[in-house]
Amino acid sequence: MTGHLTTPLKPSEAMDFYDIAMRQPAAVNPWKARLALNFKSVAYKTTWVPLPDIEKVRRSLGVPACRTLADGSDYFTLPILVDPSTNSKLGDSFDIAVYLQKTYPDSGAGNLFPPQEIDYTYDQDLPAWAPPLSKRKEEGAPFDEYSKFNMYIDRAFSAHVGLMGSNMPLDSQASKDELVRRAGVKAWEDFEVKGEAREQMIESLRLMLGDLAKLFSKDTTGPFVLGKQASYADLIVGGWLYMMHACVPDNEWQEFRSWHGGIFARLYDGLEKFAEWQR
Ligand SMILES: N[C@@H](CCC(=O)N[C@@H](CS)C(=O)NCC(=O)O)C(=O)O
Repeated sequence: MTGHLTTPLKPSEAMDFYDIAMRQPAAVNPWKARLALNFKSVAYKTTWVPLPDIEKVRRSLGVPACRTLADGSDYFTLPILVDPSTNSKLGDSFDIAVYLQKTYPDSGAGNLFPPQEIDYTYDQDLPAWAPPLSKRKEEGAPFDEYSKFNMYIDRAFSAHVGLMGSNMPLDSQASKDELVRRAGVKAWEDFEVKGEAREQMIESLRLMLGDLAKLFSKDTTGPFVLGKQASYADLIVGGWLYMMHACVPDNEWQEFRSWHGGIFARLYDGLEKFAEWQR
């Protein structure tokens, strides 16, 4: 019998990665996937999809929706990853990370999912208008611990997404119009959270990050949960930090970086080596 007895270290062809076209990359779940691709050091090329075209692109690739909108209808999202080396198509950031680890276990910076207990929960409710969060994936150990963490982190940051909405660097009026239509608001400016409501949300973000900082202070040898060793847990939080940087005014970003002894600034900076992107 011929064929591979061991898993190839690297894919034989470049993968195709689909992200939302903006003036700079700003969508959290594509960010998580990009950080994972770069962590794994695999070759890929990015297709930037205008937001109103996501449904068409996802359908044409034959990747079913993995999320629903608040009214229960399909919510067509990115990222998508196509790996021609194995003929695989993945339409969810968590699935992408698990796929990369299982298919290319020894590639790049090592194991994305080293077994660890991740001691963090966040239980506050989301606003009624928000699309329900993606469901937790059940994959078995060690992935479950990360999947649970992904869900709590999505919940914790989504509760503060009002700070990011109106500053999202969308590339066209058509993209803005699509989000306005979907949210049932009158104009793009309606997404802006300002004045006292903004102050309150910033304070709530500060408290949320203060609680999360405890997880990142367990091992003081490095910027990551496991000290010097980055894992997908860091990339999940990192995805949100990279989105936040792209979507809040710079003075606020500088303020957020300084909180809690600069612990999240160190995480953001520590992940920069995995944050490369190309037009
Ligand atoms: N569970 C999915 C969720 C993906 C998701 O929510 N993607 C958002 C961007 S972060 C999206 O594509 N939004 C497009 C839109 O709102 O039209 C994943 O983790 O990949």
